[in-house]
Amino acid sequence: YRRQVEGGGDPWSVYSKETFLSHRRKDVLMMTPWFAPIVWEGTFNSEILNEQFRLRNISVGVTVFAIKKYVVFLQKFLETAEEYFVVGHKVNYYIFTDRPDEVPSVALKEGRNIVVLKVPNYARWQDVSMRRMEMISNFSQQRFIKEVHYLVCVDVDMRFNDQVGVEILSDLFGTLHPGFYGARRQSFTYERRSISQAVIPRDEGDFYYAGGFFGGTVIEVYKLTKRCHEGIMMDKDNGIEAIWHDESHLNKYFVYHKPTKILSPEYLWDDNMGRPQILHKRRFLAVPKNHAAIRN
Ligand code: 2GW
Ligand code: MN
Repeated sequence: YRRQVEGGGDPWSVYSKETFLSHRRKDVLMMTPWFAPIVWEGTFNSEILNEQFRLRNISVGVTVFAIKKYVVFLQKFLETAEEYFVVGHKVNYYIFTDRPDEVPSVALKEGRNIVVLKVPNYARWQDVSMRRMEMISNFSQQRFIKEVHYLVCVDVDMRFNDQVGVEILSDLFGTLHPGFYGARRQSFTYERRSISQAVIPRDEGDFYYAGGFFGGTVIEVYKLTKRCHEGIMMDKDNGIEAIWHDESHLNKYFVYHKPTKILSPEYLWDDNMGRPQILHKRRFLAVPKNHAAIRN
């Protein structure tokens, strides 16, 4: 083969063959049928990816909501993000909160900023969760589009526990829900009532995606959040609420707008699910919460 390469430059010469072949996993699905990579430890090379993204000088916005008592999660979230999240690149943390005074001050590395956005709270927790779609879409159009290339939208009741780098970035990405990555389509908890905008027919749907970690370019996240918000509002007018709220609408969107990259449950794990063999890293972990104390 090498002799067939003409015009100089052996395209393989910079990496040893061994390095190439090692970026493969045989125990997990590495690619979807629409050719989107599924990101597992062992399938990518951070050095190469970091160099590519550095050359493009990309910046990443993180949207995180800390409404009412959920401000208590910010400290750990931010401290661990500084240690593990897209290290070496520009990051803006967009903190949506009704309690700006209670946002902790956390020391940030160079090129990284905290932006506090004061937003209204909602009485019902379902609305707190679902209205994130509306607020992300509004701020994407008005502000984020001018400030960052990519958006990463996550839950706040989480901590980083290992590297979450530029390997996550793509036009549109979602994350496999830790409770359903090995499940069959029939057991996915999609919305099934046809009166809801989030309905997914029994014979459709590829994966069950988590509501707590999705993203993409600002324009793609704008389109996603706008569409989800519209579905949520139509449901409200029709007196229905999707079974898993924003997560149901997100799943509906991804059936008809396939993600260009999918993150494995390494990127959103909950230790209540145990520690399966295939999970080589637990990068982003649910923080156990006292539901009674924190949700009232
Ligand atoms: C949520 C539930 C009950 C009472 C309060 C709240 C609440 C949520 C709150 O008082 N303040 C607040 O800022 N939140 C935000 O909504 C916060 O960012 C939190 O991470 C997010 C989702 O709520 P959470 O994390 O308590 O719910 P989970 O972990 O069960 O979330 C999954 O399901 C949700 C829909 O039911 C969403 O899709 C979420 O993205 C999923 O991870
Ligand atoms: Mn959560």
